Amino acid sequence: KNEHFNWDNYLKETGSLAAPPHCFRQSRIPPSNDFKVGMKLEAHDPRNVTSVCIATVIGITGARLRLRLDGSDNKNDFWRLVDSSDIQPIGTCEKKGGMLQPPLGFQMNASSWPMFLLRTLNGAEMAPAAFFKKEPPKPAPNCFKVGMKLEAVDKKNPYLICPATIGDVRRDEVFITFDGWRGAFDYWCKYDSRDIFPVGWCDLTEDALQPPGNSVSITKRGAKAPSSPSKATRRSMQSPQKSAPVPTQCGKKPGRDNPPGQPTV
Ligand code: MLZ
Repeated sequence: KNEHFNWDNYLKETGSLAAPPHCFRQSRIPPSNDFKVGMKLEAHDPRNVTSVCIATVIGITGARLRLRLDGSDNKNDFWRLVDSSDIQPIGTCEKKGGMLQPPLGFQMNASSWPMFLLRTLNGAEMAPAAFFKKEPPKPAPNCFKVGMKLEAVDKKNPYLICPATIGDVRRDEVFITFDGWRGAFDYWCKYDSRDIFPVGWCDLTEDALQPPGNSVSITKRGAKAPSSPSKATRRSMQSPQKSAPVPTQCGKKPGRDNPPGQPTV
C-alpha cells in the first residue's frame, strides 16, 4: 500500500515534523469499517445540513464511506468517516421525533416523496447500529504549529487524502496547504475538523494516500509530470517554509491548478 510514497523518508527529506496525533479529532486507533456497498443509513444532507436523508453506501475507502442520497443524482456523492456524527442507523431520526427529508435536488415531484421513501426502505439492507462508531471528542486546545505535516482531504476532490502542511494557525483554525501544489487546493478549517488526519492514517486504515504534487512543473491538465524529481528539486518544491515564500492563492480564486469552471479531477 502507498509504496510510492513513504512518510519517514519524506519527513527526513523535507526536514519536517509530523503533527502529533493528539492534535487531531481522530481516534488513535482508527475505527474498523464494517459497512458493505449497498447498505442504507441516515445522513445529514451536506447541502442542507438540517435535513436528515436516506443514503446508500456506494463505496468503501479506508475508514470512510462514499455516500449517495436516495432520490438525488450521482453528481453529489460525499464521503464520511464511520465515526462521523453526520451518519446514523435507519430509524434514528424517527426515534427522535424527526422526519426523513427528501435530499436537496430530489429528482421527483415533492409529492411523491412519502411513497418514494416507503419503497426505498422496503426490503432495504440497513447498516447495523454496531457499524456506526462514536465520534472522538474534540481535542482541548489547537496545538498545531506552522510547518507540521499531516494527511488532509482535498475538499475539491474529497475522495483524495493528500500529504499536507500546516501553513498558518489562528485561534481555532488551521490553514491546510497541499504539498507539491501551488495553493489552489489550500483551505482554512477548524483544528478539530474531521477532514485532517495524523501522518500514517491512510496506512492504518488502508485508504489511498496520494503522493505530493509536482507543483510548478504541472501547468496544464493532463500534462505529463516528471515521474521522479530529484531529491533537491523535491526539497525546494515541497518545503516552502524553508525556501522563498510562495505566493498563496486563495482557494476561491481561479488559478493554474483550477481554471475557472473546470472540474479539478
Ligand atoms: N485531477 C486533479 C487532482 C488534483 C489533486 C490535488 N490534490 C491536492 C488535478 O490534477 O488537477
